[in-house]
Amino acid sequence: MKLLLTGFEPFDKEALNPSWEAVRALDGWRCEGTVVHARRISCVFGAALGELDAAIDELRPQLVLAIGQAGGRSEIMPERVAINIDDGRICDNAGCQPIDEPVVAGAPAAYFSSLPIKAIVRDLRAGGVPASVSNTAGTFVCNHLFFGLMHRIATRPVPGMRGGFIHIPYLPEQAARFPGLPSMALDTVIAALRIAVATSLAVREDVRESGGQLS
Ligand code: PCA
Repeated sequence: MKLLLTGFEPFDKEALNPSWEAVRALDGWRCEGTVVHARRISCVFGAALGELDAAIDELRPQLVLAIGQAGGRSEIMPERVAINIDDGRICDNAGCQPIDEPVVAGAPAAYFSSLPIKAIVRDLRAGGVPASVSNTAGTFVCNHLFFGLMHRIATRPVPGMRGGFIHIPYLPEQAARFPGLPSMALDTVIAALRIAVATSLAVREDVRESGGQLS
């Protein structure tokens, strides 16, 4: 069995992207008979989906976990929902800034993650890692990739394939340039992704636990 784990290249003038730094550390890791295959995805609208599609076609994975940087967040955050909107606050790495365009014209407004997001949060917290469910993946390339992944699963599935998206904080060396913003050490993020992978493989039916927000 194969698991596709994706991280992004750096964007927004950063020298690195913690998602790729953590994901690449897990390339080749074997978890309960499943082998992790790490891939780096461009931070470019459109191209990111082509790269994801090619990796899925090549590997035919049972599970796809896409990871991205969410600067300013303080926890590991499994995303609940991908929305069918591209609305760039900044340009992507190809200089494009779509505004209020659908990720896929004619596709549904949104898709839910097929990861056990509540169980992942429960197991991360039990493992000593701050984590919460997030109800928005934003409207930039991360949401774009997440939506493209869930649309692929809905329309052209690899049989039995599940997938979802997890946002992670800045690394300390990034946050040092933005006084006051939170960060998480790379070793902690890597440990968190190991937990998220193991839980995603083990839990088919998500747990019913409160994880919502008032606003
Ligand atoms: N984070 C961006 C895109 C790439 C990444 O790592 C986002 O949250 O959309």
